[in-house]
Amino acid sequence: MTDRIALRGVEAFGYHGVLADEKRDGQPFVVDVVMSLDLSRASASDDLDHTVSYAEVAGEVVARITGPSFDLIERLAEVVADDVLSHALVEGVEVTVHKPQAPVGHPFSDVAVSVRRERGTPVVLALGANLGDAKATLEAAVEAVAGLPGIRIRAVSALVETDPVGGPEQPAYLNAVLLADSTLAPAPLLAGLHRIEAEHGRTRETRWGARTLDLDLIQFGVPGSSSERRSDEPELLLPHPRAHERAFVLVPWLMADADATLRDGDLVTTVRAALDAVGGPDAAGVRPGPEWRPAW
Ligand code: PH2
Ligand code: MG
Ligand code: MG
Repeated sequence: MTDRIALRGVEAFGYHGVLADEKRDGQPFVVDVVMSLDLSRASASDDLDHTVSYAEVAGEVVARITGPSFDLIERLAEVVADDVLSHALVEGVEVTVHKPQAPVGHPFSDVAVSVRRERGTPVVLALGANLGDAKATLEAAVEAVAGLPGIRIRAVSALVETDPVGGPEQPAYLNAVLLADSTLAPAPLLAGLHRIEAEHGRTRETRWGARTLDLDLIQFGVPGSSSERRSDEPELLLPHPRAHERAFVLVPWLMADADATLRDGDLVTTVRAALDAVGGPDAAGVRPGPEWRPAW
């Protein structure tokens, strides 16, 4: 993306630094933010809603400079980059934090650190649980996914309660769908999901049997676009081979993203159409689940 918005020289007083004096007395910090995003829509429409308000970003930067103290300006740059990427239109950002009065002990004109961060690739995860306190497990799982380095959660659906599909006789499931952006490749992302499953007592025994926690990677990238990753490795099937026909995935997926698309073989279609083909939003065996407020 070649379009950019650059906001430079945002200055405020803060208390970041390793030394006790710095945390007590404070000093000025100056931040530059360069955002990469597609400006073609805003430049045609002349509508602020189609871009990112640089005034809003400046306010967020000042809040971080004047907010809780960090030891390192690297950390301050990271949290500013993270704030900027929470604007959905922003695809990448470079943040530079200057500390022109840092206690360097020698004459100098400026010290600055820069970090560059990319949004990453959109991914879809399906969550399921039907043993133990399923809701609490799923809430903990969302928090753990949010903690994976390289993962930024965009949306989490409501919970649905679902009749088990396949496998032996077993209790009803709670299911949800989580949308995220990943700078991790599919294999390390899947490894992270397996680690979280294991931390919640998951053992891999009966196929389609009851489980304390199931985290499935459903889709990696936008179907039909260059970001889409397809794989027929048995350990890493992408897209998930059965997701397009499972209401317990499609119903919460549509709740999280009304415009979502998926791949079914050679065909790219909408989640809405795939869900209509298996009975629509009121598909048999899927009901509203308990209220939840997952934190991330
Ligand atoms: N997961 C399975 C097998 N069957 N049924 C429901 N309702 N929900 C699930 O998450 C589920 C299932 C294998 O992962
Ligand atoms: Mg599964
Ligand atoms: Mg699984």
